[in-house]
Amino acid sequence: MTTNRTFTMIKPDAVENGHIGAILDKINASGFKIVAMKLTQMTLRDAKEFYAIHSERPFFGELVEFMTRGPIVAAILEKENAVEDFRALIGATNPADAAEGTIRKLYATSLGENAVHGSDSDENAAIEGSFHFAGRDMF
Ligand code: FUP
Repeated sequence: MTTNRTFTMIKPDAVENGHIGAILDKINASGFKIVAMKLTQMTLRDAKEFYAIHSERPFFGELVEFMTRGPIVAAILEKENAVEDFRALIGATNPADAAEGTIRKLYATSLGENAVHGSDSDENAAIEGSFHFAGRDMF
């Protein structure tokens, strides 16, 4: 199932640092259309569910604490080959390894606080997008 849609979050660090506008500009300039978007804040329960796959990892506590400490921007993006192209646009998980010009290289501060999320498969885009936009039938 390919929908040409992916799911993103602008994370609390990037929101706190005033990068929402610059990141959305870059997303648009790279050919993605924003088809749904909201400013929201995840509860502890939300973050634990969203990142359940990492629940046994040593960084899980810090991850959920970070993701709940302030507002995020959640959005669904549309473009041909959206999942793969958006992962290329955001760069490696650790900004120290991210390519020049990528969103994480430009705006992330550390591995734990890496500015943006991008779904890693069409299947996860649908799961994650539906988590944040329940009932909207986006995928
Ligand atoms: P990504 O798919 O690039 O967002 O990265 P992962 O799904 O592997 O990790 C999800 C989030 O967990 C990352 F964005 C940051 C955090 N993380 C850490 O804090 N430490 C790690 O060693 C790996 C991930």
